[in-house]
Amino acid sequence: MTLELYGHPFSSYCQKVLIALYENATPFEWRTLSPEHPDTRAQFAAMWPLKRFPLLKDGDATVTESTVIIEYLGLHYPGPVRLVPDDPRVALEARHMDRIFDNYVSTPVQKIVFDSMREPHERDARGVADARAMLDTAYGWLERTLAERDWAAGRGFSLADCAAAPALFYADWTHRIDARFEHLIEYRKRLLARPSFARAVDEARPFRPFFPLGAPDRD
Ligand SMILES: N[C@@H](CCC(=O)N[C@@H](CS)C(=O)NCC(=O)O)C(=O)O
Repeated sequence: MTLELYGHPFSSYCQKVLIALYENATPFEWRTLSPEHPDTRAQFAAMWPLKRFPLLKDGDATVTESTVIIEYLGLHYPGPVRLVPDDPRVALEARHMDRIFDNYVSTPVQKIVFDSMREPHERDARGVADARAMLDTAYGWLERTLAERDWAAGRGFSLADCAAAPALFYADWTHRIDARFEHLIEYRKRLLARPSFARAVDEARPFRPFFPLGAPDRD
């Protein structure tokens, strides 16, 4: 049975799952959600009315939410890289850091990016200011937390790093990580050098002109 991934290569939450797939060389087929594939979009909407991607289809099973997809892959398609660590204490920290990157980095980034796509009279200046403040606070906390860690949950690459890589990649484009956050910047570089994420970044390169805030000429 071939795994099918509904989503788009430029999507941060899809990249989070791609990293997990690439880490363990798990075979899958893309079901790309784009205007050129209206049938795929219709199938996706029928399976998942909330229409947030990625969605993983495994035979009759549909799995949504990037974190749950990665946990699902670990259970049903385990490989040499255990993204949810076997030690439950380390696994708890991996899940904790995964939540931090989704809720306090990716969510404010989405707020800023989506707001920029609105008509000027529909924009939410206060919400965007709050999102930028949240990113500053998150960067400060991460700077201290990552000072003594190679990877987000400690020594091994985990679910938390799958979340961190695209979150910090787009966060820096959206609300630049200040040079004083040295450990965070070094961590982002480590993530970019990881072959699984480097591959996802390369595959998404053709779509950079579509980044609503304008993609910077780096990374
Ligand atoms: N909590 C979800 C978030 C998924 C999400 O927000 N995906 C974005 C793409 S990166 C999306 O579906 N955007 C479409 C939209 O907002 O209409 C997850 O972890 O999978």
